[in-house]
Amino acid sequence: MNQGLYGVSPDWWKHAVIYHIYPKSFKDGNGDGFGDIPGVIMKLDYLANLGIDAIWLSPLYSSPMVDAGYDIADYKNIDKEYGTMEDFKCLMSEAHKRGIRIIMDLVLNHTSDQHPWFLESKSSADNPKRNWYIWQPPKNGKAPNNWKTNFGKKAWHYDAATKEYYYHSFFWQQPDLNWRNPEVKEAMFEIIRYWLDMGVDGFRLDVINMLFKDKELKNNRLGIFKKSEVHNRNQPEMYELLRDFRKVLDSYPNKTSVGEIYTPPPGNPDLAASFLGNGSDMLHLVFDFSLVFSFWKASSYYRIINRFYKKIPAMGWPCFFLSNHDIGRSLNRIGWTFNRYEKAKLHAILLLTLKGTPFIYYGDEIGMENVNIQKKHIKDLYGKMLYPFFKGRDHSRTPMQWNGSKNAGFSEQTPWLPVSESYAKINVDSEEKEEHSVLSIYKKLLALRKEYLILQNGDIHFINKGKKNLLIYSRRVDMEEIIIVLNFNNKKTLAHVGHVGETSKIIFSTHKGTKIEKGEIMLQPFEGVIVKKGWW
Ligand SMILES: [Ca+2]
Repeated sequence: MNQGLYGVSPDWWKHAVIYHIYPKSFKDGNGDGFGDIPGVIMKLDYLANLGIDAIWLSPLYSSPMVDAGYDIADYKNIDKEYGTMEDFKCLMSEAHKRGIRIIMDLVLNHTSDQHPWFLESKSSADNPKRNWYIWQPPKNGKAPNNWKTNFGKKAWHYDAATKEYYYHSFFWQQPDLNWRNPEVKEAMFEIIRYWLDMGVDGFRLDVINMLFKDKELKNNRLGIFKKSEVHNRNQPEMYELLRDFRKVLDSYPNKTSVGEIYTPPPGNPDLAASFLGNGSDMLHLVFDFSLVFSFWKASSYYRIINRFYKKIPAMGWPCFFLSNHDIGRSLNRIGWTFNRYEKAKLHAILLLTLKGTPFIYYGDEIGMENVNIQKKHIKDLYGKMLYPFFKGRDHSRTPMQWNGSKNAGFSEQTPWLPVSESYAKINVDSEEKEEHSVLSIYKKLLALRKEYLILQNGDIHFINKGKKNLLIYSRRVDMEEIIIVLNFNNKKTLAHVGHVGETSKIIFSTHKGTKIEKGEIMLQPFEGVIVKKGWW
């Protein structure tokens, strides 16, 4: 493996930039309209050139695709839509050659109802695998308790053959595993070792806070939103399980993990950070969703980011993301039409200069937007069920826009989801040629992170916490310091960055001609600037 800058360090994941690929939409390698593993291999040079260090791939395992592969029928195989196991091994070796690590998605909360474990489990009430899932007899002729799925429907599915209910946090085709059964843990840990033995570099753990449910299956209190959902998630048994999980990872060199802590708005940094344990005995990283729920306001960003930092244990490490396959794209949250590419550039600076591992969702680096999917094209079952109140999550899962040719260079065939109409302008090819495109900004920032290592490992100190709608912070190691200045305003704003020597220089700006004089910078609307501090 090309070890890269931090290749041999067990801490590589603190320095890395991780790129999230939704494999169905990245690149179609065999011309059937669906993205696949050979497609990802074709684009590895693009990713290496972009400057990322690792890829997290949404699930590639064999699946009936009721929930886009988050319903797994065989944890040890690749779905034929994506290719073969040989393709996967080729991806891993080609990625490693380029110093890019591979992070697999891992869904531990539930399987597909087509998984052999569940087929056995439901075959009879006394099957040895019955207790691998959460089965309950009816209570007074009804469901065992009042728990709801994550979209507010009944979470117990009645099986007429065995006259019992099973529990599912998501779709009924995704029965929840019973993690109180040690056999389930043993089977899953064996799967984890299988992939680690093959050479994957880590896992992203799906809805990891939902694995354990209240032992007595107590009713949830009724209440607005999901604040009432306390008994079907976030159980203390989770912590012991994660300690054991970490021991498995640590028995291999240089592995990592990141957990999705599934919470409704406004996010829950306390809960998320709790899954880091003491910072070295549970997960390596956790996703707290707070930042994606922020308003476009410097003080709001400061408050959320700082709140998360405060919760991170002394030995722990934060991470940040702005978009994903569930929550949608940041471009559509930060404003409707005006100035949104300027805002996207500010977002890029923030993501890539905060202290913490950045996760980039595919396409965000070119400024891809959510696509309004017509009803007839909706693929996400949530969208089909809840239309028109909720159109599903397809909008942020559309094909990557590679160039201005037909289907944006994603596929020869009609893609499985419509390509954004923006593709003629918003695509990799044309943005690579344009100095101030969103893509060029991402590339420059990724290169800066490699040139100035304090952007990876420096402490962070906030100089301006949102006053005048500015965010100013510094990254520092010993006497070396870099100052990041972000203007959230749609107007020129004067920023005071503190006492800096005359040898201080601007090493990056989204705009041309910006100067720093006596610790002051006159910022253009939505300008972002990075200053290397000089001491004299
Ligand atoms: Ca394909």
